[in-house]
Order: sequence, then structure tokens, then C-alpha cells
Amino acid sequence: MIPTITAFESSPDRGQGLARDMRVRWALEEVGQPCRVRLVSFGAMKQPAHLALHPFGQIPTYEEGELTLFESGAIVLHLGQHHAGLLPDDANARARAIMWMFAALNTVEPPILELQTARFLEGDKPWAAERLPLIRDRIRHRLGQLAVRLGDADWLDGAFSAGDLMMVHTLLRLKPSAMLGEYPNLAAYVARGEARPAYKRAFAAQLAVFTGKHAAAG
Ligand SMILES: N[C@@H](CCC(=O)N[C@@H](CS)C(=O)NCC(=O)O)C(=O)O
Repeated sequence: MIPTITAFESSPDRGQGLARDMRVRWALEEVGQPCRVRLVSFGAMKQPAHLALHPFGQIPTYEEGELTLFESGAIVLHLGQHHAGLLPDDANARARAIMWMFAALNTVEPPILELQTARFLEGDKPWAAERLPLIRDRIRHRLGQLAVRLGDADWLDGAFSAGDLMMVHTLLRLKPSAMLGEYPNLAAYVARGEARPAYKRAFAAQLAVFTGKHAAAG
């Protein structure tokens, strides 16, 4: 059964790979599973039809037969559990890969999101200039810790896994800032993720939405 995912009809980054459907697209490409993509507008995301799929009115969602999922982490985990290529077979290695997925979403992503909120939604507040350096310090703290753990390894725990997929995509949001460059091994790690053929195919598919080459969901 070919699953259907949802993605932005019009994304703030114009298809530069930052919207979270990219994680799902990338995971699907890694496991060689085709999908249909239904594009939704910001307005439609808040309407009952989409809210029935996603209670928070966001993308991505994932529909496969009777199953509907939201939350990019849950969707990637589901794909990893049902297809080879994203989670190791060894039980302990699999548990650690899932741990890194949570670390990406729960420990590394929050301060990065805080920075975006502070810059784009609160940038005009009188306290914004004082707050930004505090958030940047929190991000640097996490990046420093992650850089130490990664060391000169290619991936976080042996072979590439869903843990790396989530971590690379989380770090990608820092690419426009100079911060990632302060940690050369993390910058190289992100570049390794972007160099994967599956990532490139997913990126091209997301970008195609903005170049008019997207094939509509059937
Ligand atoms: N924790 C959720 C976050 C989903 C999320 O924030 N989606 C964004 C796009 S990347 C969205 O739909 N934003 C529009 C909105 O919140 O109105 C996940 O990982 O799937």
C-alpha cells in the first residue's frame, strides 16, 4: 500500500528542505518506499478535515491504510520498524538509534526552535536583543556536547540510522547561521547526511513543489 503524506503547499523556506515533511520524505527514500504527497495550505491545515489527521493542525501526517500518524519522529520510527534500512537489527543498537532520535527531537531541537521563534516571531520585542545571545549560548552548549560525542566518527552510533536522519535534519536548521561552522565535525556530519542519495532525492521532491514540478497525489 502506498502511503500518503502531507506537506506545505507554500513553505516559508520555499522548499529548501527545512519543513518537517523532509524527514519523512528522506526516511521513505532511505527504505525505498514510494509515497503520495498531498499539499496543504496554511488555511486548510486548520480546517476540520486536516485536524482529524493532525490535532495540532500541522504537517507532516502519514496515512497508510487504516493507520494515520502525525509527528515526524513517530512517522520515521514507524518506517524504521517496518522497513529495513533505518534501524539496526541488533536489539541494543536499535534501542540506541531510537535514543538518538529522541535526543535530536527532545534535547537538540528545542533551543534551535527557540532561536527561530525569537528571531522571526519575537524579533520586534524590546527584549529580543538581550534574549538572542542567551539562546545562542544554549545552542552552542548542546552543539559542543554533541560534537564531543560524535568525535571523528561518520555517524552517531556505527552505521547511519534513523537517529542520524533526525539529528542531521534538526541541525540543518542552523545551516544559514554561522553557528554550525564553529563545530567542523558537526558541519561535516550534516554535509554527509545531505550527500546521501536518498536525501538528495527527497530534497529534489520537496523543492519540486516550488518549481511547479510536483506530481499531485492521486
Ligand atoms: N513536532 C512536530 C512539529 C510539526 C511542525 O511544527 N510542523 C510545521 C512545519 S515544519 C507546521 O506545520 N507549521 C505550521 C503551523 O504550526 O501552523 C513534528 O515533528 O512533526
